[in-house]
Amino acid sequence: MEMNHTVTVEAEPYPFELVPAQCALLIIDMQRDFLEAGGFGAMLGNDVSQLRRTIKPNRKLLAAWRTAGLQVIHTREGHRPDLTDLPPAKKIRGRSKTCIGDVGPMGRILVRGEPGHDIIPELYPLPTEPVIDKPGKGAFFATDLHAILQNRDIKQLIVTGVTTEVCVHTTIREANDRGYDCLVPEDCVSSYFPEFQEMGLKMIKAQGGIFGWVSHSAYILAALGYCL
Ligand code: C5J
Repeated sequence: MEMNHTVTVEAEPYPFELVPAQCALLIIDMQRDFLEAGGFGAMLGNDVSQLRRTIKPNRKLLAAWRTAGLQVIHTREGHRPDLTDLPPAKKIRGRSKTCIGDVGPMGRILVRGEPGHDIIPELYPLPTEPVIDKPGKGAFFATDLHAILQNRDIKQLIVTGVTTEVCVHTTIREANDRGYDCLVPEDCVSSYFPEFQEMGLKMIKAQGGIFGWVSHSAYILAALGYCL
């Protein structure tokens, strides 16, 4: 396997030069509370089918990354059970009757250790894959993600998961400012709001790829196929 060789992935605004050995698959917040019918997202009136369409392509990409022995990292948004890392502003935002830390349909909402906080079974992490528990929207804020990536000599990220305009976008912006090249397969990210999905992807690749590149999982798999 030639994982140190560069392969070209069809992408916008121009082709992405992928070096698999230096590229982690970063899967953002594929948690039950965001994606399952009985979860917090659905309780708020969101259409979870918008997010669930990403499960199949994410599974394929994850399987390929695992088969190739490449780095996979998962994230989960959530807080300590005592809520000491939950900013009061985040707690009360939305003026919802049920908010973060309260009991929701799948346990306490966005609290670590609760059923709804965990990753969906379809994409469940292997024991060898780091899981970043993040209190914010971005995966770099108040976590050891940057240190893990540096220690593994990772310079590129394929960022997937939910939701496009919130945690995926925030993470890509944080990564970009830290010098990582981010590639986003459009079929592996999603928003509850189709218009945010469309604009979120446009914003990444605008102005010569101001935050990164947008591609499709089929193009990434095809490029990886050359290395396997
Ligand atoms: C949100 C996320 N949307 N993972 N979280 O609150 O994007």
